[in-house]
Amino acid sequence: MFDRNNQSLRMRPGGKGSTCYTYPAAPATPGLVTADATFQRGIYMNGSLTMDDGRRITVWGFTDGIGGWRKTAFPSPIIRVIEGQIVHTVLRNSGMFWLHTIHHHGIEPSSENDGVGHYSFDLASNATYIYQWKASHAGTYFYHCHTNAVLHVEMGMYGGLIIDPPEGQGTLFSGGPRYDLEVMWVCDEFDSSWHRLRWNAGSCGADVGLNDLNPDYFIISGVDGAQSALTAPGVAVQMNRGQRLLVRYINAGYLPQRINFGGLTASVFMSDGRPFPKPIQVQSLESSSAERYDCIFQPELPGRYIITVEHLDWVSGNTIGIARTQITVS
Ligand SMILES: [Cu+2]
Repeated sequence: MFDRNNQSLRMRPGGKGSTCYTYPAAPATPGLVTADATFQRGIYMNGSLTMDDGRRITVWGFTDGIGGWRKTAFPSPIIRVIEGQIVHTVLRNSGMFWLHTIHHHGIEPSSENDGVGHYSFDLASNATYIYQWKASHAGTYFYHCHTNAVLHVEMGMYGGLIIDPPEGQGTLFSGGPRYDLEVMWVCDEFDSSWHRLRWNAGSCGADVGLNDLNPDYFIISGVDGAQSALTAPGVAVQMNRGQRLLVRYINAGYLPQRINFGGLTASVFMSDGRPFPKPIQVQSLESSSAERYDCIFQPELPGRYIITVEHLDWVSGNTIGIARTQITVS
């Protein structure tokens, strides 16, 4: 069991609204065993993305390694493991005073290792915790911070998480389809007015507007979907006829999305780390926040296929914004 008595709880005085957080010492990981795979993650809170209109938007995320501050990839670096492995994600919360966690979304670890701050603990600055979890089911997942999650996820504290089957990369799951190339589309919307907030904004009772999302940018894997994502390496796909492309699609935003495959037919084999009884053939699909779908394409005709991701109003279903990328088939 998680022993709360091992924590030295103290209150850190601070500015208005900051005293409702406690800063526990990092607990030891219960039942720690030797890992098959280990990942080191630090924190950065000084990243920025330049959008197609020239504006720079502040983003936060996880670094690869615990040095922090330098490798500010966005989205955060992918965690990729093999089904059956015991995994350690070592989070070093470098920084002055803020709290963060890592929640491995769709994984089912013990509550101490689930990284949901208010149900276990938030990791204090200059503390380190080893999240121990088992990669039980092949598929597409993502990890994200779960401290003041409404804001921290909006700020971009997420990265992809892939569990390959024992057969390794190139097979989606044991007994499932093979693929020749793959791409991960992490689709998200930004409300740029939120990106000026402090790490604990809204978490101590103050109303800072986190119930009022008005997105003005729509991104695919950290690239502005207004124009840049149409050609960005790692987002736009170039492939040959006859090849099998795996798209790992993640709805990393808060709004429902409708992704349209531009005339291509997707064979959707699994969602949220579980295969369907048989694949579903679609030309578009709708998703809710945090859903993942694994889609395989095998285009028969050369051409440019424009992929659109519509971000939909929760109530009306109207399209609020669109991001685009493309698949070019030779
Ligand atoms: Cu965080």
